[in-house]
Amino acid sequence: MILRDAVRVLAGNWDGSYTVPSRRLYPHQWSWDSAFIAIGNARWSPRRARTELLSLFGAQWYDGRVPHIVFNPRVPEDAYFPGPDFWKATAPSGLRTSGIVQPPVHALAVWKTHLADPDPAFLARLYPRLVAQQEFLRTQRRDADGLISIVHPWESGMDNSPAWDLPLAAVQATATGFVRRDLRTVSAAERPTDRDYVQYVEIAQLYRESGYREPGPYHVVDPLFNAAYGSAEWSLARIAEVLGLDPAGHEREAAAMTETMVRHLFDGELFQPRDVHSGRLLRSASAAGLTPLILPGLPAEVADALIATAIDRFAVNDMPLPSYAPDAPGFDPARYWRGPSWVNLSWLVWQGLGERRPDLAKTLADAIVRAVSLSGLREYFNPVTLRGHGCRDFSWSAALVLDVVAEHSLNGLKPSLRACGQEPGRVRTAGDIGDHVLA
Ligand code: 9WN
Repeated sequence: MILRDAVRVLAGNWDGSYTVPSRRLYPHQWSWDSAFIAIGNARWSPRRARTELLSLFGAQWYDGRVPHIVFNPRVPEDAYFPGPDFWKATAPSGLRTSGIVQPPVHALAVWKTHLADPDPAFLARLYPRLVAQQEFLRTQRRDADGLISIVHPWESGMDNSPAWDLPLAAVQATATGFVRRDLRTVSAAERPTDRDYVQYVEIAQLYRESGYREPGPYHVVDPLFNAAYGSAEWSLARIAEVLGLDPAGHEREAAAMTETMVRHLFDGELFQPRDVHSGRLLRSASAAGLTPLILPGLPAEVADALIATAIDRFAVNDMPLPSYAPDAPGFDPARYWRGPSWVNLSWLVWQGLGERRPDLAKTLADAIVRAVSLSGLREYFNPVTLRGHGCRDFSWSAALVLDVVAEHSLNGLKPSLRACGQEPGRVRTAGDIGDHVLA
């Protein structure tokens, strides 16, 4: 049932060349959402996965940045705030976009789409664009230590994380004259506060006024963003090999980022964000600190420490991964990124556990499936009660559940998949998955 529901959501949120995260709350194309959605779509419609990614990169800027929102010109301005009139940015393609970015998980999505349905021509089209995306980050966002910084909480993808409370405390918030649209769809108790919004708007305005060039009062290094960057280099190396190109440069860059992150951000338990202004680590308990597990070259002792933290502080043996450690001050199991479980974060950690701890990866996959089976394809979940929160029919929840289930079915239920004529590595239709994995 859950798998049919997942395909229903993805089909219902499809806009012809990409998928909206949610019809009402997020009615445009979002950058990292599209990457996660492609990973799930690759399991039942690789064509859609390729189209989704090509469409996103169609809005790439000349400087290589991939904007965090690509606006649908047919959707009215007041459907989402801040909309195109706020950002005042247009991509070379003529599409209106935001001017900030999100974690670069796209190379991983391109590689996974190719693995599901090999297509070197698709890789050849996107490889130079993915390289340009990394180049933008390297040239415009790299600090003296070699870490990539972000200039807005929205760039972290985990906008309202308690990890950002300290850097945001320093932001003078005076922005006025805007109307939030999110509260028409979702209860205020589940979204960022009005004060958070004033700060988000203020920081975005300052960045816009600098021509989307100069970092403003919020300037941090985020472990998830850097892990995504490093993992992208690893994916680019694999893509380069298929295209007959030399992967060595990408491999070196992935290794260098891994080493730099361990040296500067790892506190022995968790990777921490760092404030660029003060140079200090922002000691927090965000699950973003576990995501460097996706780096294939992470030293074994560091991976072991992260796994111990995932078990002890994030209780991954007992509940779906919370976005913030339940034992930490600031944890709130129902408010946005301040504690609830999100499928994309769980998916990243699940990926990272895959080869290192297949047993724990399976436990995490089971927990994700349990949450969506009980509460539907919601935006996020209370990790303790599994109650669903935020919007309904949320695309990446649907997509990543398909991926997780397909992966475990291929490992655990190969005979039944063979019985319906499928090749391992590729699940052809949603019906096939639904019939054989979750009746
Ligand atoms: C701002 C679309 C996006 C996700 C983010 C999530 C939320 C937007 C918002 O929704 O952010 O980008 O309006 O709150 O935090 O991760 O990409 O699903």
